[in-house]
Amino acid sequence: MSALFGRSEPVVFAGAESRDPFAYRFYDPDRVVLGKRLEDLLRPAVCYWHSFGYDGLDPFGGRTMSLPWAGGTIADFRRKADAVFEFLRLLGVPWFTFHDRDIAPEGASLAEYERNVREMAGYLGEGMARTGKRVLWGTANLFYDRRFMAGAATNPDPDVFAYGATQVKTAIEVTHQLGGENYVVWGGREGYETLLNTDLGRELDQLGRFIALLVEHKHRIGFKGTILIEPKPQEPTKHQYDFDVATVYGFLCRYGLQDEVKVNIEAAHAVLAGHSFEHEIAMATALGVFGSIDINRNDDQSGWDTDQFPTNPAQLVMPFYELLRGGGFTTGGLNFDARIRRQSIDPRDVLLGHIGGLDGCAKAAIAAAAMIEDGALQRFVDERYAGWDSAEARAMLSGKESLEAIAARLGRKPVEPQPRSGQQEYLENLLLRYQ
Ligand code: XUL
Ligand code: CO
Repeated sequence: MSALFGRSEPVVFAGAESRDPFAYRFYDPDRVVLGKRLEDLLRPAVCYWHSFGYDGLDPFGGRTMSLPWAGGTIADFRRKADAVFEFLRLLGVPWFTFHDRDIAPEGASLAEYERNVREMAGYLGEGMARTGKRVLWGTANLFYDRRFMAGAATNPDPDVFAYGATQVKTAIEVTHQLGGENYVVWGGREGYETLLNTDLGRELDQLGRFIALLVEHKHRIGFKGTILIEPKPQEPTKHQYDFDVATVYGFLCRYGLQDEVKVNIEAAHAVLAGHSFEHEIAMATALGVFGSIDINRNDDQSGWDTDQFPTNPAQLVMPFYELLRGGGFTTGGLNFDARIRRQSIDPRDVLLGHIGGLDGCAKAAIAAAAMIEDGALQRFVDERYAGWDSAEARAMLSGKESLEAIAARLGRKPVEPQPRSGQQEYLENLLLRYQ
C-alpha cells in the first residue's frame, strides 16, 4: 500500500531550513496563528478528482501515468478509496472532497449508479471511522457525460433536468451520511455556446428552481452543512451563468436563495473572470456569502484555468489577508483543486504538489496574520473613512435624509472637500514588509 506514493513515512514539519523535499517547511499544523492551530485555520482538503483521477490525458494525447486503482469495478473504486486514505495519512491532511463519479462506478442505469454510490459511501464511511479523516464537501458530476452536453439544470430536455436532480439528490444524501460540512454545486455546463440556440431567461429560471430544490431537500434530510455555488465564467462553455461572485449573488437574490447558499471561490476561476482572487474573497465577505475556497493557480502567461499548485506566497498574501480579516472559515476550508503536470509521472509527484501547495498557503497565512496583528493597513483604511464616524455623516446613509436635505446641508455650511492621497505606493511598500 505505502508504495502507491513511493514512500511510507508521513510528511512532517521540519522548519524553514530543512532541505528534505518531503518535509513541510512552513506548514506546521500545530502552530498557533490568530489563536487557532494552523490546521484548524486552513482546514486543508485533498480533492478526489485531480489527485486520484488524473492520468495525464490532454486534448493532444493519451494518458502518461498509470493509476494502480484505475478501472471501472467496485473493487477498483475500493482500491482507489484505500489510496485516498493512505495519501491523507502520508500528507497528514484531515479532509477530502469528491464528486459522485469519483467514488463509484457509474453503472449501466440510474438505479445501478445509485446502488454503487451508496455502497461506496458505506465503504468510505468505514475508512473514515478507521482513520478519522473527514469530508469537507461532496458534489455531483453533472458535466462529464454526453447527456449533459447542453447543461443539466439548464438543459432544453426536461429528462436531463430530472436525471441531474436524481444525481444531486443521491450526492447530497451521501455527503450528509458521511458528515460532510458542505455541498458544492459547480455548474460546469450550465451556460451556453451560442445565443442562436439558447433561451437564456428560461435557462436561468430552470437553474433557480434546481438550486431551490436542492435547498428544500437539504432541509428535508436535516443536512446542516452549507450549500455552496462555485463561480466560473467560462470553460467548458463559452459563457457560464455562475460567472463570478457578484453574478452569483444577484442570481441568488433573484430566486430568494441569498440566505441559503454561499460561494466556493476558486483562485483560477477568479482570474478567468478578470478579477483578482482577493477581489472575489472580499466581495463574498462584503455580501455575506463567503463559504469556502478551491485553492490553485494559473500559469502566469496563459491566465487559463491550469489548476496548478499554489506555490507562490506573494500571490497569496492578499487573498489570505482578505480571508482572515473576514473571519476565516466556518464550515469551509482550503480544497486543493490542483493537479500535477502531465510529465510528472513519478508516484511521489502528487505528494510534492500538495507539500508545496500547503507550504505556500501556510507561508501566506502566517504573513497575512502578521498584517492583521500589526494592524497598520487596517488603521490606514479606518483613518481614510474616519469622516463617516460622525453622526452627521452617518445620517446621510440612514435612509431618513432626502437628496434635497443633503443638498441643503451644503447651503447651510459651505464645504470644499480637500482630496487626500490614496498612498498606494506607501501601502504597497508596507505590504513588502510581510511577504
Ligand atoms: C472545475 C472545478 C471543479 C469543481 C467541482 O473548474 O473547479 O472541479 O471544483 O466540480
Ligand atoms: Co473547483
